[in-house]
Amino acid sequence: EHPNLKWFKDAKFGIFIHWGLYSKLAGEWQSKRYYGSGEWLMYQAKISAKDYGLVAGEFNPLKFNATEWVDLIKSSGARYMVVTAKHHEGFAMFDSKVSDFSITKASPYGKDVMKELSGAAANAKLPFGFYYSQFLDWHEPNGGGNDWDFKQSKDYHKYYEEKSIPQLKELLTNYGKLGMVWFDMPGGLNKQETQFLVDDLHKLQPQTLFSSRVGQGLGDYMDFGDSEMPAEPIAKPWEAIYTFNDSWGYIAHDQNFKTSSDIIRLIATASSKGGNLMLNIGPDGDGSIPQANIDCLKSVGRWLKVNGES
Ligand code: JFZ
Repeated sequence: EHPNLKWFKDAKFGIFIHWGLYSKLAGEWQSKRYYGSGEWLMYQAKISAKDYGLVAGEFNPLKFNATEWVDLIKSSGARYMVVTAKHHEGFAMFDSKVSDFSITKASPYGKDVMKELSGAAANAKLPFGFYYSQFLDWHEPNGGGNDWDFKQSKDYHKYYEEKSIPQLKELLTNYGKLGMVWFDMPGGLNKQETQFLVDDLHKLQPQTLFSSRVGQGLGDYMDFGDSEMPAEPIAKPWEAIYTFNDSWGYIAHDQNFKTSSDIIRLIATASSKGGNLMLNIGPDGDGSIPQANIDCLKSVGRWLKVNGES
């Protein structure tokens, strides 16, 4: 077992943040509304990489304030946070030397929001992690998943070597100490190659935990899928991930938010089974967190302050 698992096992409650170009699209493309997971809009509407790339030119989240986000997370009683550095859409929400499809090079906003968030979390002593889609990348001809633009056979190794691994190395090098890297949807690598990847990345930050979706059973902790809790207590450290409404990424027409008592019950259930609850927030394309989520998280925090363990 990883020596650094203790903080994770003790945490009980974390906040997940899905934020990217899909947040600006907000579940709608060409006047048609889509439901489900907002961050899958490009896939659902089969938007071409070229058209989707134009969204970056309009991404300008002027209301974003890293300290406010971190203060809110602290006040909710959560004890770690994980934010999407790059989702399946392929857009880097950080300053990347490896790809021009990034917030610093392709958007008018131009600032490295991951730098601001990691800095604010460090100031607040809040363990911080990145979500990174290491296999699915709909922007890249050799990335996994986009077969509506890129119909030729793919060289996944080329994608790993030229984008995925170099970007993971940037994230593990330029943003201070990371609590975890939340890998998602493995693919394209066998067990030996995955082991090599894990060892290679762990050299940069040996204490960083890797989620189970790094693949091939090589993660440091287990994560369960959307709205899933293990039926019985299990030995391995784990986390259950839940959406606030019915989507990870912001969808303007999905207001089906959980209440503070729903969330308190989920924290209690996860914790009674020995795991953590990581609850997701989907900020919008301006960088605002929905007010209903803010009110709810503050109320959860007040409850935990009285009834939670310290
Ligand atoms: C993945 C992503 O595709 C999705 O957009 C979101 O980021 C979510 C947190 O992770 O979706 C999954 C992947 C695997 C499972 C569930 C949702 N699973 O194994 O149950």
